[in-house]
Amino acid sequence: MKARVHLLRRHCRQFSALAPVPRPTPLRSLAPRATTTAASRPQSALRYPLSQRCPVFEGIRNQSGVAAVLAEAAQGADSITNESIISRMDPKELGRIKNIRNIGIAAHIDSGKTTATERVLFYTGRIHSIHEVRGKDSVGAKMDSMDLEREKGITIKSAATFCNWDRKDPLTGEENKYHINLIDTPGHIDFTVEVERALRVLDGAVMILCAVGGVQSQTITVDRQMRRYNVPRISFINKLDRMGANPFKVIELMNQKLKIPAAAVQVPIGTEEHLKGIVDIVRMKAIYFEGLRGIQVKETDEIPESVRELANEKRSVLIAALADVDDEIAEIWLEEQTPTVEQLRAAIRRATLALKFTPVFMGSALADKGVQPMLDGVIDYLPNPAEIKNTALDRKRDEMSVALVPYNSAPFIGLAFKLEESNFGQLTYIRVYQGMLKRTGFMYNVRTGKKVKVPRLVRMHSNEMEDVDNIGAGEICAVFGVECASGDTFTDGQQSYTLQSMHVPEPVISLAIKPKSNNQSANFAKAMARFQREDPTFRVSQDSETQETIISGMGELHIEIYVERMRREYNVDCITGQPKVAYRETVTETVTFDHTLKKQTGGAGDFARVAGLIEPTGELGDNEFVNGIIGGSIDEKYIFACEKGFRASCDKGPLLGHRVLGVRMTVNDGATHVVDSSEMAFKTATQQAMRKAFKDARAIVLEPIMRVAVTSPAEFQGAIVGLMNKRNAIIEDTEVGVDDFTLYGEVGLHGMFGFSSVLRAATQGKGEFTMEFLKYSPALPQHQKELIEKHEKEMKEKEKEK
Ligand SMILES: Nc1nc2c(ncn2[C@@H]2O[C@H](COP(=O)(O)OP(=O)(O)OP(=O)(O)O)[C@@H](O)[C@H]2O)c(=O)[nH]1
Ligand SMILES: [Mg+2]
Repeated sequence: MKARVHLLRRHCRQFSALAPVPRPTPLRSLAPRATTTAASRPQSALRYPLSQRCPVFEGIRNQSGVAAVLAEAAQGADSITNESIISRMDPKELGRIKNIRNIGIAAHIDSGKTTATERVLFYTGRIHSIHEVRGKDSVGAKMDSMDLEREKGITIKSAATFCNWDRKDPLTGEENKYHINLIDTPGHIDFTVEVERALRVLDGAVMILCAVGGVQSQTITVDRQMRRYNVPRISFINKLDRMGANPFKVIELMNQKLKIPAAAVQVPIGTEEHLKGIVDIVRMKAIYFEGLRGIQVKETDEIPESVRELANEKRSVLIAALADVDDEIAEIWLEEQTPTVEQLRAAIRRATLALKFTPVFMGSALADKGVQPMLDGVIDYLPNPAEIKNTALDRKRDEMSVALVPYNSAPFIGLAFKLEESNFGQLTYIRVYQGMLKRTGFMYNVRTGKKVKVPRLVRMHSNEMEDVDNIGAGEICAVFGVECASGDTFTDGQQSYTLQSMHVPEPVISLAIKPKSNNQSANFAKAMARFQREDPTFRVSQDSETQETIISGMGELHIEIYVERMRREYNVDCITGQPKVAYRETVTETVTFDHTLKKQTGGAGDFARVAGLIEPTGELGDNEFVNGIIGGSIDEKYIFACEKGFRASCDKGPLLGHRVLGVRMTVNDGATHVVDSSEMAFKTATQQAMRKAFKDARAIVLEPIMRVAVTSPAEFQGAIVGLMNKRNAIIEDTEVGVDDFTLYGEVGLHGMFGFSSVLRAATQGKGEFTMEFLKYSPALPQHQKELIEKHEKEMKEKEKEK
């Protein structure tokens, strides 16, 4: 007890106030000047503390209403609290925004996100019948609208929808219509950018877990992504109807493996196929789902005898968990009192918004149980758009971080977070952070400086859309016919603010591709351009030597889907090469070079001498070129040519022709010939110098290391360990469940090509795996040797062909 009280005190000190939820942690901006991030700036971004001595603040004191709030917000991200913004909101606007929830559903693959969303749409009256993912009627769920999604039974693209949830608050009796904007995201790691961009713009999330699978590899990834964007979340343990379902084991795993404390707010009545309903342990009510598709929610005070003890026990666990993260409950708990239902509910909301806790709901989407209370949870415990602190960077003030004000009457600021090409032109999803967006109105693209008209404004309902005339602050919508890139900020043209874009993971595999027949080239080019614009993790490049088109993506499935879409949507059959690993090259030592290019072929010759050093930068990031010339031994204009040569060498590394990472070249001496020197000569000389010096500097090949999780029935444990050892995997953890076995490890990507069929064969089709990029590491010496030899052989053959 003593230790616990001590722990509690520590927590109390640490979390003494309800922290506003700062959004988002800026990562990378696509805006031209937004290279520094708020994250890298000291927390004292508030340049002028709100004291009377600050001249600007004096000005604010004399302003009133919206202008004063905006001026305060412009003082810095920390200069205004959400409470202060809300307290000065127009009551009508407050009434509107209080009832909005922007949420995302994210989880491990196949955990039931789309199935649960289908129920949400049904219970809110958006759809009138339920169709299952891979259902017998072959219709497919609403949110998986692409044919490929329906055939494969997986979500590939995230889909947005909106619905209204009529709710009578059981404690206050207040009735409200809540407007929920919802994005269903894919679980497969190859489409992870879809989760990134959804979480970038949403205010809250529902994390779904499988009652049997528990915390799976993608659960951990999603947990990381939610933390990256400071997204408060509730959790929903799905598939309680499955054999072996154990929600409390899942909660135990959540507490162990995820970096957020979790506790149940419900317990199930009955298990597996006998699942009958749930008990809400906050209000101590038994809830059953009756009528067609469980549409009628029946609530009673009669908690069945069989679960009464469990419900009491888990209520105590919930209170103890909250006492650890919430002051008010801590005090009540220390005084050995029991919090009231109101106190409990308020504490769950406070702790969830402060990212210190996730309440765990449960049920079975497929068996139509537990979805409505989960929706109530979205209302009760997830924030409205005004409760989240959203920030922008002010380009005019050295990219200082400023707060945004979700008032309709404030100047417009929105972020284009997703694009889709459609028959009607580009469809751009926009999150409105401040002000209003109006049909036929104008907005300015901060990146291009262009003024654009909004010809059509819609709300999305999966692949359907509803036209609207305007969209208020804090909402999500889509516009038609506006050319822009993903991550562009739009404003009213008067402000110098720009929004941070989302984190975009680097593609790790690539392959050569071409259309089977030449007359499909135009369509091929069109498809390539479209996919690249829509998906920042799908890249297209041209090999300068072979003239082949190379596509890169996040994994085999990612690439496979695009090849298939090319065939279906553009009528282009493609020939693809073997998938290749995106290796990288770097140096490990510092070496000096002194290289002279001298050619005399009659007439004017070529002359350039460059000297300096190359060295590792210490980080496997951008390459650097340093002009160290003092005294003019190389003319300024030729220095630029040297840099060009260096950059070209970095694009196609000397060892394998793959990109170079983390190398710095300093040119500090050289010589110029009055007649024979030229930019071309210096560029070539630098490339030659780089090629030689690179190898002398103990160059190495870097390989993408993947974080892999393999799951199968326990009987295949030995086979899986064998497969992973064969691939030189570092096995980090293994988990043996009642029936299942999971292995977590790190492994070089090259060993994982074709792994899905190997795994299938070794586990009678029952094994599954996921993998995601972790880091670049030196490839094993033998593997490096083989790669270099193969590359040299290929180069020689190409030489011969010439
Ligand atoms: N037994 C059981 N199966 C479920 C439940 N919910 C979903 N499923 C099944 O699980 C499979 C995957 O469901 P989806 O809704 O597509 O899962 P998802 O999370 O959207 O999958 P991705 O989007 O591909 O990551 C389908 O076959 C569903 O019928 C449930 O509550 N119980
Ligand atoms: Mg899905």
